[in-house]
Amino acid sequence: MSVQSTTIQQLAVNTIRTLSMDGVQEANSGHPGTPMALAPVAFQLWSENLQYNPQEPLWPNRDRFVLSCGHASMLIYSMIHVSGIKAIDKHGKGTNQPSLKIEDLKNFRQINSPCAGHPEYGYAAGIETTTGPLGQGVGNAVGMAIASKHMGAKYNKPGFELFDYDVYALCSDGDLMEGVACEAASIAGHLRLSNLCWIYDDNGITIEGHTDLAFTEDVPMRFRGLGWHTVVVKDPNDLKAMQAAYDEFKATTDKPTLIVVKSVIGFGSPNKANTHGAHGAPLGEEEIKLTKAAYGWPENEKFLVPPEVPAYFAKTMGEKGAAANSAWDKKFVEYKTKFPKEATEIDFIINRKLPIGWDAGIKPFAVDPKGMATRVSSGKVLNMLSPNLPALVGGSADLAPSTMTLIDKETDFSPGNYAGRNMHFGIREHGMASILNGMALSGLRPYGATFFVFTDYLRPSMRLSSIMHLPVLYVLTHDSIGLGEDGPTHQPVEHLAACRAIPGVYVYRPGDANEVAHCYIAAMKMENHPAAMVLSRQNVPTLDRAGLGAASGAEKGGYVLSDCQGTPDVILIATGTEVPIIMEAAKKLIAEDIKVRVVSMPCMELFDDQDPSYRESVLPKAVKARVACEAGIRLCWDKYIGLEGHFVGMSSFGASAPANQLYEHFKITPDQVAAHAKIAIQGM
Ligand SMILES: Cc1ncc(C[n+]2csc(CCOP(=O)(O)OP(=O)(O)O)c2C)c(N)n1
Ligand SMILES: [Mg+2]
Repeated sequence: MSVQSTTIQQLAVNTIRTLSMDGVQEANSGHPGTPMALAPVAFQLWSENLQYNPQEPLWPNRDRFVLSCGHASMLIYSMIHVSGIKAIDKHGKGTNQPSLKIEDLKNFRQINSPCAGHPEYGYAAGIETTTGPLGQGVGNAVGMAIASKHMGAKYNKPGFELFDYDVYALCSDGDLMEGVACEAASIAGHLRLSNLCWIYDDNGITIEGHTDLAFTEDVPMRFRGLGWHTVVVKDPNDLKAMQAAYDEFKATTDKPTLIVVKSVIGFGSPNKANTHGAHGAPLGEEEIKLTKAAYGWPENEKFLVPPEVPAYFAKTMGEKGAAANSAWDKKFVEYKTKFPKEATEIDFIINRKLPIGWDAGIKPFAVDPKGMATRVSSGKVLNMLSPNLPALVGGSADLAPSTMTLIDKETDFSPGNYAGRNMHFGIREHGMASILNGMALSGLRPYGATFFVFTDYLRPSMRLSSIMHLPVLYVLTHDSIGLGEDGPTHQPVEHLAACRAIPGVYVYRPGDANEVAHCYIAAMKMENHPAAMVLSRQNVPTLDRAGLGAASGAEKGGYVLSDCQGTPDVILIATGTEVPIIMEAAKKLIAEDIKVRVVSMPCMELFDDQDPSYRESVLPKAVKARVACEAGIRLCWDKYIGLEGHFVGMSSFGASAPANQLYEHFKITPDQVAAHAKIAIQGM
């Protein structure tokens, strides 16, 4: 039996549909119904609208496509396959190998397959971001659109429109129910991101059943309220109507666009009312046969890709994308001769490398017994970094004056000034972090700031920063009971442990201004991991390093700050604002002829990366009497202090009072540390 399709378009759409059905069936898990319904939406977008060169998937000015409803992953895998996107080499250049072979699609959801259950960034060219946790992808898309506007405003010159790419995100009911999506949409509307298009699959159904169960709001009206343009497409199978909607997006130059698509999940399946099958389960062999028959498809063929389909994509998206890419390359060569300084900056950004001399502005802090809060030294370091690191762009969730994240010499990023580098995310921590991920995916080195306790509000995105190996910088101040009077709701207790628990997040808690500088250096050098820079509200002395370990030791995560002759009787370990406390405790112990080593441990993850001999030199196994001090919970510390170890810190929520009273109240004091040290020594 041959394929019966009236048009090449229909043939392509049905190819995408059947690949998705077959992939889910073969894996015996996944969601086939959504890709089946959205195939025409994706087909029309990719073949006619997405400016993308399948030969060079990382061309910097490509339009971005985000599948925010990551459960429909077979849709993007099918698209990548049929549109002929090539794999990239380790330099990010296109190769002659396909990004996804048909075998990869057959191995959907199997070990080592690039076709994971949900699209994973880095697994295959054409996947612009990791999605699956609903709402995140659309948030990332806002960050990508911001990056496009920023790069354009900063680097485009008359006749050289180097950056003007559009960002399309396909999303579902679940995406739009999530708070993070609304936060991101609100910022996007405020910022008038006309290069952003969300396509909402308004299929009226989620896992539990009809959206009437829990979601009856007027979505287009909400988006209009958020400052978006909205378009409704009654039937996505009407490709002309789809195209008209895309045209309307392109013609809208002052706001983002939401295209609402009224689709029918499991389109073509005889059993489309079957919510179970459409969502979390394969259709089953019988239903697949019937569906294929309804499409005019050979019933028994699996993973069939008629050669006309890739050929059609090559002619449409492929030819247009390649032409646009090569025109861009030529322009960029000319740009390099005319604007060499800007071109160099662009090169570093698009290759995601630190520019030469990026750290040249960082100057040491002078010794100061009164010292300053680490949030203050952090602000100074950010300002020292900014001039030599153009990719550094960020801001805070309405706490710039407290988190010290404003760059003095820079302007605000705003609808009239996309070249600005000071961003204002409003009180939208989760939206902010999802946006930071999108910015990082676009080559920027973004940072976002809030109070440390509110990492709870952005944690899902922080987790994705790490899964995607993105160098997002989180600036997190007011890091303990040391913030004082605001009380228990604002005092992080479990947050250090919670952030350290996310694999790949490097949690820095520097103990003085110079450690802050070195923690920033370490964090910026780390191009494949997010950093949580955890900073104090209260002052810490800027240490006189004479006779002490150099602050550059912070770049090894942990180092000996002060030492004794010979083998120590006890090792005291602390981070951040508790470093001065253990220093004080050490003095008391030394006065009693006890041999003390003081270790500052600003970043456990970095310390754990050091070779065993270095770690042994800091924390020798032979010395078992150890006390750790941190104004948070004990979790994470046992690996350094062992079963016999002592911990001075928190085991409950905090309280509202001035900081020094709280440290007394919760017994995080030099006396307490010294007392524990003596017990630890006696116990040996
Ligand atoms: C944050 C988050 N919560 C829950 C889920 C589990 N989940 C996957 S799909 C889905 C809902 C499916 O409904 P919808 O978003 O409308 O997509 P459709 O089935 O219509 O494609 C849910 C709850 C998830 N992926 N992410
Ligand atoms: Mg739905």
